[in-house]
Amino acid sequence: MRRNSSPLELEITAAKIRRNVLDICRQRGGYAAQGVALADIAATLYFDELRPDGEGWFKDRFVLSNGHDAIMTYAALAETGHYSLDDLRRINADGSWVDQSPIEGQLGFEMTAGSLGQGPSQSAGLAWALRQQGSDARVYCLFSDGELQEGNTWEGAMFAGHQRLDNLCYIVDNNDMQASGHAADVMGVEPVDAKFEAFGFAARRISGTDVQELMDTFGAARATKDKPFVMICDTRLWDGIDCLQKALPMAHYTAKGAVDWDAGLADINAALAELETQHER
Ligand SMILES: Cc1ncc(C[n+]2csc(CCOP(=O)(O)OP(=O)(O)O)c2C)c(N)n1
Ligand SMILES: [Mg+2]
Repeated sequence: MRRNSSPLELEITAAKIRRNVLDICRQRGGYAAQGVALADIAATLYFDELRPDGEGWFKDRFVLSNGHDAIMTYAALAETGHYSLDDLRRINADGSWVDQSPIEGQLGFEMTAGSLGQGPSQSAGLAWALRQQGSDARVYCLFSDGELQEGNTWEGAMFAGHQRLDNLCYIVDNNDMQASGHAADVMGVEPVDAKFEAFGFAARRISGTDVQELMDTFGAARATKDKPFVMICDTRLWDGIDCLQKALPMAHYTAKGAVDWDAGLADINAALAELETQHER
């Protein structure tokens, strides 16, 4: 526990983030399945782990590498109050200031991230620079299993291990999916934990959808000295919304007409109502 959030409060926030993802993506499609699956990570990061800077933003840095998963960040920043849902509903529309894959300068994003594989090395450089400056800020970087197939990722990991960057925490969305099918079939990435350990990391495998486990793992990352840390999250697309998980298990991109958004929203609203009742007790 970093900011005195209870697991139940974070679960409620995660449910609201899922609701935002569907609300936003139903307008013209999007990377909804990833946004839903990453909601627990987003809730734990933004509402517990990242320390506020006292000026309306965060002292610790979150680097999103897989730009298409920006929907997770946008949906979370609607809950923190940094974005309005009205603006987010115009994501990717002509004239909108909200880009689907954000460029540096878009509120909430550290780097331009549509070309995959850039985040692990850029965040390692950022962590090194912060340490050089004597800052105690931590750096968190989310990237995907598809990005594990890119050389730059391992160059960053080698640098982070060599420099013993214990202010760096990689979060891998290890969902065994990429645009053209299962990662295991396209170009297998396992064993992800052993590979990072060989590069000098402390590694832990988790589901990525259990807030208590996420809080514990972020705590373990902070307690790890002299090594960078990687949490490998074995998520599945649509994790957290049962009816959509069954309907479309392999959706890298969800077209507007591909799923029943109302059914998904009903599912998430029911889960949210149950969590809020528990919270009132
Ligand atoms: C350097 C680069 N190569 C290819 C692409 C095209 N592309 C966009 S998303 C994607 C899938 C990558 O896999 P992953 O990020 O694991 O997808 P997800 O699990 O989110 O479905 C690809 C190949 C890209 N954006 N950048
Ligand atoms: Mg993937």
